[in-house]
Amino acid sequence: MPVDQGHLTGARVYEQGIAVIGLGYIGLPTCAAIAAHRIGVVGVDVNPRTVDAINRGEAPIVEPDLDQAVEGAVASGFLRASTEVPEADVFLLAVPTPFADGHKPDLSFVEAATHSIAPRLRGGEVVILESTSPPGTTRRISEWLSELRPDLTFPHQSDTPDVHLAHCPERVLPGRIMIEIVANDRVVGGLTPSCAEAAAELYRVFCKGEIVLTDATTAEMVKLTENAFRDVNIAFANELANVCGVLDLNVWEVISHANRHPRVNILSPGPGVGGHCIAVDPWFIVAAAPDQSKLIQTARSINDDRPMAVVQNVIDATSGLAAPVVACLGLAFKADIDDLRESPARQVVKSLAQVEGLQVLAVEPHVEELPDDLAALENVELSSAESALERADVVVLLVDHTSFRSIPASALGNRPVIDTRGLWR
Ligand code: SAJ
Repeated sequence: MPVDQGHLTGARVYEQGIAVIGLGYIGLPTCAAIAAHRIGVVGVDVNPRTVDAINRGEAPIVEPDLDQAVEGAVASGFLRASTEVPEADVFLLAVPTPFADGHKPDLSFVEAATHSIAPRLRGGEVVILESTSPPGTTRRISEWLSELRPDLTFPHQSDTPDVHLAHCPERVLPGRIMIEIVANDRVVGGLTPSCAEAAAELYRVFCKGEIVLTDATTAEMVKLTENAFRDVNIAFANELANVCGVLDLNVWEVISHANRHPRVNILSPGPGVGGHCIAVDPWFIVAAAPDQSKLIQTARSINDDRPMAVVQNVIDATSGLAAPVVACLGLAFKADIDDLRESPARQVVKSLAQVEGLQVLAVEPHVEELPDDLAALENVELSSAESALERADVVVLLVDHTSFRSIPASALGNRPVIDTRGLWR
């Protein structure tokens, strides 16, 4: 791998370069951020289409400024992608950590990634887990590696191991990844203090934020805490929306006035919590300490109940209409992105389509076609905002995309409007 020795004067020289395992929303931007500092990076993914696209200089996912960063990194020769794990100085794992049945953490991708790097270790490497993980995962990787490579020592066995291991949780916000990957502070938790220090060296190359060192389990818990905090805060906002509904008050006005207090900062109610992180990670805390995490569990169920509450509001608003037409504005899991996975808006549309005689006009300016599960439904149609607003009996705003902000009140008319995001409050 190419290395710009001069640039790294005074810092560790990564002669073998960096291998990033998993080229999704975290792995690929991280590759580009490191390669921009003229350190050789090989991005590894099991999907050959992802690998081919990156080697053509294209980003296979949509994220502001990522395309350009990948194109530049590949053209400069500092980034290439492969389905094979190379030898490297640092192995950075950025694979998914979903939950399995019963909301139990599924570590199968982390385990597979660990197996894939084990044969490449020679001693002297740093292995960094970036995937959001339940407490104890970094230590488990160390144990797995020692089973796979009994010829080497790992940090759960020795304070001076052959291979260093640390957790540095990703904390970038989709939509702002290329900014936050550089600007955010990072928490680096080592299985030993020297593991933390060895991993921190890499982040000092491309992060402008502060690098805070701790132990691995604390770092794991820090990340889960961040996302559980956001989930609980959103659940509080959603509970206020439920309360204000009963009291016939405008929840947006209540929250906005309350937030003028210098120590109050309530997030926004909505149709539910989507994405791959906030609705998942709190369960890792619950799995680790179920009896001590009642608030976190309650928050999860308040947020999970939201999509069906929206569906009920629509059913109420269409009662009396023989063949109601409902415009659903937005399918993405949040504003101004094209990611429809784990989206409460999509869940609302799917459930509405089960209602006898109801026709859904789905408006999503960020996609060209409906996802397969919605396309298979006869009474769901992808529509432009103009056409949906012309034809609908009821309008439901599900995602606060910027383009919906400019829809004038006159276009909404006198029909029922269910604004789940408070965009037109
Ligand atoms: N949402 C609300 N009300 C709000 C804010 C969000 O209903 O006031 C909803 C969104 O519409 C969306 C869901 O919550 O459906 C999650 O969106 P988000 O913007 O809160 O978070 P993510 O999942 O895009 O990214 C989060 C971030 N975590 C925190 O802000 C603590 C990000 O920094 C993490 O890196 C990311 O999870 C992750 O990968 O863990």
